[in-house]
Amino acid sequence: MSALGRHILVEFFQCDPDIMNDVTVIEQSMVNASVDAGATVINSTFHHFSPYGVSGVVVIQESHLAIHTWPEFRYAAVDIFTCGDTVNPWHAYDKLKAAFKASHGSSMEIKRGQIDLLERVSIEVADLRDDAERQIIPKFKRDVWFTDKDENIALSLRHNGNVLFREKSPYQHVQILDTFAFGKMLTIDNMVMCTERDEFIYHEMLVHVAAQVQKQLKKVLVIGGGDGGTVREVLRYPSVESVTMVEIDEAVVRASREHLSSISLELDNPKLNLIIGDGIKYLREADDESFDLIIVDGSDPVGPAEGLFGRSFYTDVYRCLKPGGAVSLQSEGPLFSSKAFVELHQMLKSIFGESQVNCFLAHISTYPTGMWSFNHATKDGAHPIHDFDQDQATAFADQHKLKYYNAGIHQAAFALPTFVQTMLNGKS
Ligand code: SPD
Repeated sequence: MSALGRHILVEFFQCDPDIMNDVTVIEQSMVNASVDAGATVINSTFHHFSPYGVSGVVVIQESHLAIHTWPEFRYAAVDIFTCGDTVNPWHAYDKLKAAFKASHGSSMEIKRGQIDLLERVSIEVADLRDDAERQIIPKFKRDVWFTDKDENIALSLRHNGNVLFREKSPYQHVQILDTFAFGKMLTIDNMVMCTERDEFIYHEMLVHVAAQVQKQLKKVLVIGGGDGGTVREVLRYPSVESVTMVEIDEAVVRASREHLSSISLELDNPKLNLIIGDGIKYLREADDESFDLIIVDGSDPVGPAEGLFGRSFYTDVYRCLKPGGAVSLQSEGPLFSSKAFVELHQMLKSIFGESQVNCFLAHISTYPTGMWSFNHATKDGAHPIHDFDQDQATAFADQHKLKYYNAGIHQAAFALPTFVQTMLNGKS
């Protein structure tokens, strides 16, 4: 042995850009490459960065493998550092080149700790460790994180590294991951849509604040909402005769049916007319005054959901509501997507009338910043606070064992922090 270790510095070119931005695929490939090289994996830590790129390290008993990717350049910089004769780092190189679909790689091998440059001192290793420590058998710990972020703010959740569902549909990248703290989670284009553990907050607030004050609730339209959580809440009302749900992406519905049964359980309800199609187009072509309640359960204002934040869409929403009808929508976080939050509220006021639009808030731990907003707007319908019936809401929440919504929350949700009032009205 002429050196303690072998260190290969690698550059992979013309890699698959989607893989270069996919923290789960990269983590799994790096772990597999380590095992193929003959190494014993101790742990792995991987993160996805804003706006693109993944960094991570696999610690092996025989040193480490590390990576940094630049998807926009289809490039990965990889370190493969191994010690001992039992591991062949070039096996890891071959495996990673194939996994990343690199057209070519360049590499340089350096000997680390050349023996003739070192001076050995005598250490009795046994003196440094106690017996218990010596018996520790390395156990592989995965430290893989999903991150929902913009350029400056991020929310990260640790998951087990196994992707339960992954599909690049014609519209977006749909995934189901299994998080340690929040159960299974649906993501779209790397943004959290819902998790098993806290989805009830979002869905109960999106639906019941509006539904509880709606005088007539027979015909409901849901735009988006492919996971089924909104429909589940709407169908708690016996007065509802039909729910039309227009979801653009059948992959979202399929992912939820396959993996999120507690959320998607009402997707086969006979009252539901599920249309896979463009909700914006659907509404443009829908009859005037055809719905009592329209619920907009879209993603964030990027990709296919961008139009759900536009004036022409809400002009159609207004037209398609019956007199006295209402719309309930998610409107982003005041401290996250602040511009979209403010513009949406002001635009709704310009369409529905100043006094007809009210913003309310809820705490949603898995959306960036945790503070999330909704808007309720009516076509000269019931006011969500003045016309609210506390007793009715209490009875309903008890009967359905709701977990977030109750009469107190309904009223309190409209009490906006001063800075939010200032954002929306320019005054406190
Ligand atoms: N930032 C997340 C906003 C997502 C809103 N829609 C979630 C869909 C759940 N039905």
